Amino acid sequence: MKLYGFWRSLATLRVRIAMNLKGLEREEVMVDLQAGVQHSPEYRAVNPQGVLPALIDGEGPPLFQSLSILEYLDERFPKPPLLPSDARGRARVRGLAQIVACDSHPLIVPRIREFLEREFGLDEAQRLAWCRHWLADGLRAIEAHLANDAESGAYCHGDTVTMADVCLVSLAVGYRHYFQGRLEDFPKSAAVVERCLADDAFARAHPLRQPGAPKAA
Ligand SMILES: N[C@@H](CCC(=O)N[C@@H](CS)C(=O)NCC(=O)O)C(=O)O
Repeated sequence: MKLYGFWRSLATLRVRIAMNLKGLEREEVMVDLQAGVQHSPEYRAVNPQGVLPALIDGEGPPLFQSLSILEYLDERFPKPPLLPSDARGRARVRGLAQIVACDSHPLIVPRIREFLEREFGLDEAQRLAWCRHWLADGLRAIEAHLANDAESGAYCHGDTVTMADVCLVSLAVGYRHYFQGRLEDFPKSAAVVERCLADDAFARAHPLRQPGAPKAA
C-alpha cells in the first residue's frame, strides 16, 4: 500500500499506527506540508482537498480522511480489531475518536494556522496559544470520559487497543511535542498514552522517528 504522509502530520500518524498494529507493509510518500506541497496539482490529483493522509490500496482510487481509512483497514484486515464487538462499545470508541479527529485536531492544522496569521495577523505566540487551547479542549473531554465511564480500562475502552487510543495518541503527541502542552494535566489520558507508546507499533509510528523529522519538534 502507498501512504501519502508527512513526518509531522497527526492524521497520518493515526494511519501509520493502525497499519503497524495490523502488520501491514507500506511505502510512505512524504508530502512536505511545511513547503506547501499539499497544494500542488500533483498532490491534489491524489486528494482534491489537499490534505494528508491519502492511502492507495491496489487499483482502487485513493482513500482519504484518517477515520475513514482506519475503518477501511479494520474491515479489510480485521485482526487485531480496532473496534469493540458490541454496538454501544463501538459508539463510545467512535465518539472518543471523533472528539480528536472531528472537533479538536481540525482547529490546529496548517491551513487554519496560516489563515489566523494571514487574515487576522496573529503572531506565533498567539497561534501557539490557540493550538494549545483547542488540543487541551479535546484532551479535557477525553479525560472526563476516561475518569467517569465504567468502560474505561488500561486503554480508552477496556484493556485492548482501539481506534480511540490511536486517535488519543495523535492528539497527545501534537500537544506535547509541537505546542509544548503539559500532558500531565490529563493524568488518565497520559497513562493510556504512555502505555500505547511502550508498544512498538505506536513507537515506530511516532512523528519524530520518521524520515525528515528533526530530533525534537
Ligand atoms: N480530518 C482529516 C485531517 C486532514 C488534515 O487536515 N491533515 C493535515 C495534516 S495532519 C493536512 O494535511 N493539512 C494541510 C493543510 O492544512 O494545509 C483527517 O483526519 O484525515
